[in-house]
Amino acid sequence: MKRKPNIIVIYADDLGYGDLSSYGATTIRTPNIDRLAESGTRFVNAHAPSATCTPSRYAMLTGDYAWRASGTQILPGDAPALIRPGQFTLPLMLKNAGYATGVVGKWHLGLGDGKVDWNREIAPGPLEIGFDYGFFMPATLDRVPTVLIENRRVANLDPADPIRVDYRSKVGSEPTGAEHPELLKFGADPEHSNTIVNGISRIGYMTGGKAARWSDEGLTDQLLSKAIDFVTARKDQPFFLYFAVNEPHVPRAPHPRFVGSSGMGPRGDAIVQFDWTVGAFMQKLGQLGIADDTLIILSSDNGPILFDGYDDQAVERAGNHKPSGPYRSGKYSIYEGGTRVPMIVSWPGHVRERHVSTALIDHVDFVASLAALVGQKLPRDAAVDSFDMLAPLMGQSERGREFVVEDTKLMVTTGTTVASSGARILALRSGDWKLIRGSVEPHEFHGNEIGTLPHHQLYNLARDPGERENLAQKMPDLTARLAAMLDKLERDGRSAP
Ligand code: NG6
Ligand code: CA
Repeated sequence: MKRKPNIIVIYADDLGYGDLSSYGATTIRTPNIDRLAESGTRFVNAHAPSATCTPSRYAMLTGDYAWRASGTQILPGDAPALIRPGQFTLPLMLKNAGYATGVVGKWHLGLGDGKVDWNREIAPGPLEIGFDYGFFMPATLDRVPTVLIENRRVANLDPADPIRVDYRSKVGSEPTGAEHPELLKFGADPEHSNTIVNGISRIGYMTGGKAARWSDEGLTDQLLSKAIDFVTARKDQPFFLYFAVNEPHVPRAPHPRFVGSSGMGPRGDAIVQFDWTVGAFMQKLGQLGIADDTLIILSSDNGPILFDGYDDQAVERAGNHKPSGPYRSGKYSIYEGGTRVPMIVSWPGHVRERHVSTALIDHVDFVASLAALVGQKLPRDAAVDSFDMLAPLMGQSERGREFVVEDTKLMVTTGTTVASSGARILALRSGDWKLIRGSVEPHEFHGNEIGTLPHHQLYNLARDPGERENLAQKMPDLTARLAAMLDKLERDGRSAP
């Protein structure tokens, strides 16, 4: 190896196993991502660490499963920083290895120490945990404040129009979706019916910061241009870019040039927009002459969902499209659809080309695997669930993990807010087997089954990938053995060697 490769993680938001044509989608076409898959290795056994955003990203960036820490649920837009300064992280490790590090896109890991004042320096945030540069949204597309932060400041903020945010009660005088549904581009459920920004009602209330608010239709182009600026400025040194795109998370409001492109309504159009973005970004890497020196990992933070609060026709227009592919359920679920996600890795001349890998890998492994790649040692007490999966990640070995812990948390409604503050549900995949730990009666959220039952469930994923035949009663010994193994992994406080 001449020099350390650039590393880019392109992390989609709620993209399902079945949402790409390289993974079997026939209604949606994703030619640019398919080309990336052809140029590298496509994984069929890759897992996001959790079935929702915040815990998956927490685990990916720290190497610790989120369920080991408290507070690792879907965060409101004004939550304090979850990963604390001093904590070991992927960007910090790469920085120690001489990398320039940046994040562009969705953050959703909290900011500040308590009540953030959006009109001042905002810290701690990405810059305090290992990123040299950040251009990011605080939380999600559907949560206030709908502004972008560059490093520690809200970008384009007019000091004469200060921002205020509240998640409990209305601030300012701007209309809400609940009061004025006639002002909306599309209808929304009560949780998504607070302050209207750009014709879309959000979760939470905000006022001020008018000049700083993003336009949903232009946001992806804006993030792409910041990602391009970042790699262009750092093309002569190794860099790490965490490019956290929003597609196809709600609200889905793609740029007009993609409207109608999928025939499936806004959700499909958002996936086409994502595919285009990947293509444009790859083309830029080629123009900069760094494509051959760049390792790209493309994946998703959790499984898919059709209806997630907005009336955008995702359900009605899905047709035969199966966003989770052959897997059961999707986002929020402990079934495979919750965390089994597409993952593509490419690095010309290094990652095996045109390969489909069956190796079992979890995003929590990025830390240890990339540390091995760049020659960094991990502190003994850090990245406690991260396995060195460098060889399988490079498509050079099918020997992945022997087991993976899957995770979700139940959604709970209190008053008008919905949060994943309920019980934590864990499952263990080991070889062909999957044990879902017994917890509570069946639940569902927005049409996705969560997968809970009071008793343990056991599935054979080789014979029954759709998790239809619960074998727990037929095979009590294996069920008990796997349940004990899961208990021990939890108790030990560490699962990596
Ligand atoms: C939920 C939101 C959902 C989405 C999700 C986070 C409600 C009813 N639903 O609480 O719309 O924002 O949080 O998604 O409030 S994630 O991909 O960031 O985990
Ligand atoms: Ca997500």
